[in-house]
Parts: sequence; structure tokens; C-alpha cells
Amino acid sequence: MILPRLYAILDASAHADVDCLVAFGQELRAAGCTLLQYRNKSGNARIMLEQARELKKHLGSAVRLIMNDRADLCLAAGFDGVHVGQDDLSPEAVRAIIGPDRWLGVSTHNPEQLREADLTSANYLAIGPVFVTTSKDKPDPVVGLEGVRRARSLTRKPLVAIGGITRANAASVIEAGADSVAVISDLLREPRKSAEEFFRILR
Ligand code: TZP
Ligand code: MG
Repeated sequence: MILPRLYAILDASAHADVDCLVAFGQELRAAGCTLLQYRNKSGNARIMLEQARELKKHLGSAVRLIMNDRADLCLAAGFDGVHVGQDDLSPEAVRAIIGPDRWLGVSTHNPEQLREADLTSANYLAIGPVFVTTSKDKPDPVVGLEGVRRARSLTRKPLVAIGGITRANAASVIEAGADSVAVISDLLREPRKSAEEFFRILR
């Protein structure tokens, strides 16, 4: 499996309503994004499913859609995968729910977690936060580029770097060994232009 260089995260809290969320996703798709994660840390399950179904309806044919945290909503919305962290269902519990073909991503924040996640059926691993981020509540300590290099040395799975990644620092993150950068805030202002620039920088 090959990850695109840019893994865009659609954080529901950054968009006024579901139409804005879909429009944002469409801008990203127009820029060439093929992998999007839907993340909603404050909505209830019913709202999350409604939003996810809208994303699926408008983007699902052109884009791989990953559900953050929730295996049940992944299936209910017909998404293509799930991304879980250290406080969610375990990777194998998610795998049992989503089956062998959907993608499973696992967030890690230190070498120990990375080693453990490497032994699971995860399709890709994430390491972060690489830099300071304001998009996550109570983030783990910053791992820096050194943390990315370390992570690269500990797994052969595709590696996503996340946290504070911008067009200004993305090249250094890929150079440190990440296959892909996951981004929330540096896409928000001008999603299409910003995503196009990420692809140009990371070519
Ligand atoms: N996990 C670690 S950092 C982070 C998540 C979800 C937030 C990334 O957002 P940004 O705005 O790209 O720093
Ligand atoms: Mg989670």
C-alpha cells in the first residue's frame, strides 16, 4: 500500500456546517488529495454519521475516506478505513470489526507505542506530534524530527507524520523518513492552493 504525500484531515470543529465541510473536502479533492480523514471530537454519534454520509456521498468515489476513532461509524457510513489512537479500541478490536480490506491506521507518540503498533495488522502508523500543534486537546510531548527518524528506524509500515506540519516544514519531515504528512490547520485558509503547494513541495 502506498500513501499519498499529503493526508488531509477534515476536522469538523473547523467548519461551520456540513455543507462547508463537504465544500472543503471538494477543494482538497480538486487539488489532488486522495486520502481524507474525518475527525470530530465534539459531535455526537448521530451528527458524526450524518456528516460522514455526506462526505461519502460527495467524495467517496474519488477519495479514500478514513474515520477517526470509530469503527462502527466507518461501517455505517461506508468509509474505507479507521484511524485509532492509544485510547480508542485496540487495533485488533478494530480489525475484527472492519475486516481485512479496509485500512487501519494507528497513532503513536513514542518508540514503545510504535513498536507495539508495528506488531498489529495496522496498514500504516502515525507518529506525532512532530511540532507544536493547536489542533489537538492535550497533545502528547512534541517528538521533533528526531522522533520521526526514530520511528522510521522501528517500522517498515508506511509512516505518517502529524502535528504542526506546514508547507514550510513538510519537506524536512519527509526527509526524516515519513512517507506522508497529515495536516489540519495549514489547509484551512485556502485548501486548494495549500494542498497544491504541499504536493509541489513534496513531489
Ligand atoms: N494528532 C497529533 S497532532 C494532531 C493530531 C490529530 C493535530 C494535527 O493538526 P495540525 O493543525 O496539522 O497541527
Ligand atoms: Mg482517537
